[in-house]
Amino acid sequence: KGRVALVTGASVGIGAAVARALVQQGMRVVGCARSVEKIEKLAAECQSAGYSGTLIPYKCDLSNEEEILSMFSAIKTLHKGVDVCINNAGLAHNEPLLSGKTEGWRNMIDVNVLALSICTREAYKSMKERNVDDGHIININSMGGHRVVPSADEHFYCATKYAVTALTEGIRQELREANTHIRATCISPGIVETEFAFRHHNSDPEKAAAVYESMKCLKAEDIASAVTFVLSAPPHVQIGDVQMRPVEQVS
Ligand code: NJP
Repeated sequence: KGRVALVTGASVGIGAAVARALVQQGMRVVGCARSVEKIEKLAAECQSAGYSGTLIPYKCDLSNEEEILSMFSAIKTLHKGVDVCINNAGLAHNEPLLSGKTEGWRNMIDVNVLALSICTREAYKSMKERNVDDGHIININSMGGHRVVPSADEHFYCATKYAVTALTEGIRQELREANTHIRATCISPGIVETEFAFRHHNSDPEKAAAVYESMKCLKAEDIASAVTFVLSAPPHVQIGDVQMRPVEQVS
């Protein structure tokens, strides 16, 4: 309660659900994305619902380091700093390895891997300069960052999520070596019903729709519940990874 959380990719889907849940719990949440008007709408909804926290919309293209750094400096000026950093923004382009476009691969690296790393470094700096010892970095990963990659469309996306698995473990080790009690966790969902599949299969909307019609998928709120569970763990408990799939999902 009263703590400041940054949620990246808070305009829709999982990020919007996480931002809403944290505001409901009384946190001051800076929600960022490019479509800031969607976060403004969500902030108004949270206010009308009478939630005890606040949602502060911030427009940021996370593929641009300068914009990320400006965001952290605005958070420092307006809210002192970040106590919790939820690296949620992510995307998948339909670009196989043998025929895909470099631009799509680069965009996935920029947002899924680099933005997550830059936000983590800046959030840690902010926690350290204010002696925040109970901070938390939570990375929204994927089951694709753990298991055998099922289809060529997803190879590069999964590679970025394997990177998130490695980075989360690396962050945990570096935090320990820095002798802080700041924690690092990743949450790895299977299929979640958001706009994600529609963006991923943008060249083939029927394929996208079929993903969500094939089974009872996870909801964005299920992932938000995992985030609030992780944040509510006692300070000596380090949750490394929460893997969650729809019951009907096989791979
Ligand atoms: O995705 P979606 P989800 N700068 O597409 C933002 C992982 N995951 O909520 O900028 C700033 O509905 C975008 O905002 P906007 C997945 O890998 C999902 O499902 O306004 N923000 C939006 O808020 C990802 O890491 C599934 O377009 C940028 C958000 O990211 C996380 O869950 C399964 C941005 C994406 O919203 C959230 O995904 C799984 C940029 N350059 C893992 N680019 C699943 N849904 O099935 C994107 O295993 N965003």
